[in-house]
Amino acid sequence: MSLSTTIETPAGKYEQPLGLFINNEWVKGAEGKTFETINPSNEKVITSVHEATEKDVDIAVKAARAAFEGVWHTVTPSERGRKLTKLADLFEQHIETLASIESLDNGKSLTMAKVDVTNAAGCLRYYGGWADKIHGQTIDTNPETLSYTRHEPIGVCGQIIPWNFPLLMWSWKIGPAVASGNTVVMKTAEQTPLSALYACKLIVEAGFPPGVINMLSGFGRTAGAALSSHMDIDKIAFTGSTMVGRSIMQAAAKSNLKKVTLELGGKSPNIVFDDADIDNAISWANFGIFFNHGQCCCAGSRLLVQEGIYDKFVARFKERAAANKLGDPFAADTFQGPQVSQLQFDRIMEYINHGKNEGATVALGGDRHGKEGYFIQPTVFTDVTHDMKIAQEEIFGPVITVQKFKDEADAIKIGNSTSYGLAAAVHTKNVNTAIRVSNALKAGTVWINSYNLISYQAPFGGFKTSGLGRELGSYALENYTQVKTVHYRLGDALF
Ligand code: TXE
Repeated sequence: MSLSTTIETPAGKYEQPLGLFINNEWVKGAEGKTFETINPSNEKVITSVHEATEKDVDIAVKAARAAFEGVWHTVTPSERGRKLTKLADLFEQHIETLASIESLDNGKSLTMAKVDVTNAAGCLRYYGGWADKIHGQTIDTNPETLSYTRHEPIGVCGQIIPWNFPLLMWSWKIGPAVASGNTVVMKTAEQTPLSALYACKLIVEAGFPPGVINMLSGFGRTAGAALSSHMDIDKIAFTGSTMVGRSIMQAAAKSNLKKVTLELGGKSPNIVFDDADIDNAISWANFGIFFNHGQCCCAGSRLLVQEGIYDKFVARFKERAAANKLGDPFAADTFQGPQVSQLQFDRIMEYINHGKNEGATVALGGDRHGKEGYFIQPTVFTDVTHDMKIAQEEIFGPVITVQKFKDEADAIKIGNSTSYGLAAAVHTKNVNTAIRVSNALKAGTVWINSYNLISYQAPFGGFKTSGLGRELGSYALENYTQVKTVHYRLGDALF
C-alpha cells in the first residue's frame, strides 16, 4: 500500500498521508500491516492507513530519544516557541482541509470541526508563548551557597489520544510537551487517524527537526500498550476510558515508573435551581449533553432539576432537544452527526435498552436515526434514580438522564454520587447558592450558568476516577517538566 492517497470530501480534494510519521518521514509499519478507517456517516471505508506495532514504537522512541539528546537540546526556548507559533499559523491556513478531514473521519459537523481547528491553533500558539517563560527560582539557603532550581524537560513523552476531538487532543498534548523541550511519540485513536497525519505535514513545514514529534496510527492493545510499558519513555499522557487509564498506570508502575497523567471519563451533573434563568439553562443543558453527539468526557449527562420547575423544565428541554438537527456533517445546519463507530453505536444502544429495562422512562428519542450511519436520536430519560446504571456509568452518547431534587443539600448529594469527578454545572440567579454549590461539588471544573466552556488558558482535569494531573494552562507545564535543585558552594568551608 502506498504512503499517501487523494481523498475527496464534500469540501474538496486533498492529499492524505497514510504512513507512520517517524523522523519527519512517512514510513510503512515494520510488520507491513494496515487497517481501514470508516466514514461514520455512511459506514463506508474512507481509506487504509499503515499500522504501528511494538517494533514501530521502538523505532519511534529511538528517534525521539536521539532528537531529545541531540538537536532539540540545542534549540533555544524562543525558537521552540517560534516553531509552535508557526505551526499554529499553518493550522489556521489549512483550516478548511483539517476540518473537512475531521468531519469525514469522526462525523462531527464541519462547523464544529472548524471550531476545533481554531482552538487547536490557539492552544499551540498559547504554548508557543510559554516556551521561553519556563523558569526556576533562586533560593536564599545560605550566604555561602548559591541555590537555584531548573525546570527541565522530562524527556521522551508517550501520548495516547482518543477519537472524540482528534486535533484538539493532538494540540493539548503536543503544545505543552514541545514548549517545555520534550520530544513526543503519539499514538492516535484507531477510529480517527487521518487528521493527525495531515497535521504532521505541517510539522515539517513549521521547521521542527526530525524526531521531535512522531505519530503512530495503531491499536491500543498493541501500540498503545507498548508505549505505556516502554522502558525508554519518561512520561505517558493518556486521554480515554477509565478502564484503560488504570492499565496504563499499572504498565507505568511495572516498567520504569514513567510519570503518568490521565484524563478519563465523567458523569457530570448539570444542576438547575428553581430560580435559574430557564431559557438560558435549557440552552446550556442542551449544548452540555448533545454537543459533539454526547462524546465529551465532560458532557452534562445528568440533569438535576429542582422540584419547583421540574415539570415545566423537562417539557421545554424535550422540545429543545427534539429541535436539534441531525444529519450530514457537511450540511451547514447540522448540529449532531453520527457516533464515531459501530462499537460506540452498539455500546450506547445497549445503555438505552438497559435504561428501559431498569424502569426509566424514555421521554424523547431512544432509537437510531435513519437507516445508514451511526446516528442516534437525542435521548432523554426521566424517572431516573441515582442507583440506576444509566445514572452512574458514562454512556458517551446523546443520552441524558433527568432527576428531580428538593434542595441544595439534595443537589450536592446526588451531584457527588458517582465515582467520577470531571465537571459539573450550577444554574441559579443567586450568587451565594452558585458559589456554595460549586465549592461543594467534587469536580475538576464547575460552570456557573453555562456549560462546556473550555479555554486553553485554564486547567482541565478530573477529581476521583476522572483522572490525574491537569491539562491546559500553565498547570500542564508542570506535567512536562521536572525540577532540579542546584547548590553551588561559594566558600571553602565544609559547613
Ligand atoms: O476508549 P479507549 P474507547 C470513554 C467513553 C467511551 C469509552 C470507550 O466512555 O465510551 O471510553 O471508548 C487507546 N493501552 N472515553 O474504547 O479504549 C486507544 O487505542 C494503551 C472517554 O475508544 O480508552 C485510543 O487511542 N492504550 C474519553 C485511546 O486509548 C490503549 C475519550 C482511547 O481508547 C489501550 C474516549 C491499552 N491497553 C473514550 N487500549 C475522554 N476522556 O474524553 C486502548 N488504548
